[in-house]
Amino acid sequence: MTSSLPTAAAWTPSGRGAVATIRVRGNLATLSEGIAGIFQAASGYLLEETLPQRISFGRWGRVEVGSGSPVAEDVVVCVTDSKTCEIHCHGGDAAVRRIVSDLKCLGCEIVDWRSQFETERGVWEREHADTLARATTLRAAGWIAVQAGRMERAIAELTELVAGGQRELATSRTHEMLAWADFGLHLTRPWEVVLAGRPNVGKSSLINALVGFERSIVFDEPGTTRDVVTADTVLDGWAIRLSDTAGQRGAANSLEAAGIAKACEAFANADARLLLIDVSQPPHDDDRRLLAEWPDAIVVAHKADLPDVWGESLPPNAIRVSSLQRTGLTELSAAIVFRFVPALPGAETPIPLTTRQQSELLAFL
Ligand SMILES: Nc1nc2c(ncn2[C@@H]2O[C@H](COP(=O)(O)OP(=O)(O)OP(=O)(O)O)[C@@H](O)[C@H]2O)c(=O)[nH]1
Ligand SMILES: [Mg+2]
Repeated sequence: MTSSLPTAAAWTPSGRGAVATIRVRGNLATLSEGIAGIFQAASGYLLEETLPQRISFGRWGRVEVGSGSPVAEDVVVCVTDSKTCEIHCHGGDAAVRRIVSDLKCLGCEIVDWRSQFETERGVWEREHADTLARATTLRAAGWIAVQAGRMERAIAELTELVAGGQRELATSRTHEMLAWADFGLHLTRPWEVVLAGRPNVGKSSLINALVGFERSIVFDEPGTTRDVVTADTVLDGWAIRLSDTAGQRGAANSLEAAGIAKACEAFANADARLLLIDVSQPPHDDDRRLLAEWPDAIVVAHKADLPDVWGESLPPNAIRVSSLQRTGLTELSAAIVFRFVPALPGAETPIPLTTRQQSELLAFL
């Protein structure tokens, strides 16, 4: 990076908001003449004449050579400190691209918002901004937003406790915070739920019912799904990635066996497992094997609209679901959410949001 050039970066995601912000950082004096040729404040003041933090409404643009027509954009410009200027424009990509390209012509180096941020802030602030930008849902973003500065303060407090000889107290506080490590990591990445079961039990039908569209092929023939098919959804405000897998059975040809191997791998690595059984078919050895192998799975007694031939053999905690009639889906969704978030952290609890923050905590154990 050429340090002497001011940098410009779009600070809002592409095409997602009504308003976009472009931030210029560096020696603004080198740009003032150029900007004066492009930005006309409604007040008539030049940018360097406006006070810090005072907003200037005006037009960003010039008369296009040849056409005689003005190509201008309503913008709000604000010099926030001696080295920073923010330009707020319409959120559309074209408006942003055009202003960024003008800034490039004026001598700015165009960078990604993260790299502009990274040169200015400490690791904690950087991490907070980065996790907030990667929040999977609005609910997750709410939890991240209130964490600003918390873990840094918590680490400083733990350090003081240890220095003051209160190691036991430091250890128990550390355990309290680490209890939320999984929750914290999943504010920026979805929880992985994998569906498995014998061929034809209705795994693809259930994934489609849960996401509300035909993501996976459903067919009345065992061995339809061969690969792992993923679909993202949100349950109760938490991001969930569902994976449909090939039906599992002992006897299979080599192509099907390859699909089953992938299914087993995905199932083993999942954050939670949905094990489907078809209540309209008598229990099969493959059902029994899967139930015994995965005692922590959420068992779905599927095709609950058909006569149940499992009777006493049905695991007592199985959730009865019919994807065809869309019954039991609410109970199943609640069970999935409960598996991941059985309780919420206290409002003031510092939550480790990254593996780096977890490592900082682990150093106190
Ligand atoms: N009665 C009833 N039939 C269902 C239900 N869910 C699925 N089916 C039927 O069961 C058959 C198999 O459904 P799929 O969703 O393809 O089953 P699968 O487990 O993905 O099958 P494979 O990919 O071959 O392992 C289809 O004919 C579906 O219409 C249900 O809730 N009730
Ligand atoms: Mg399938």
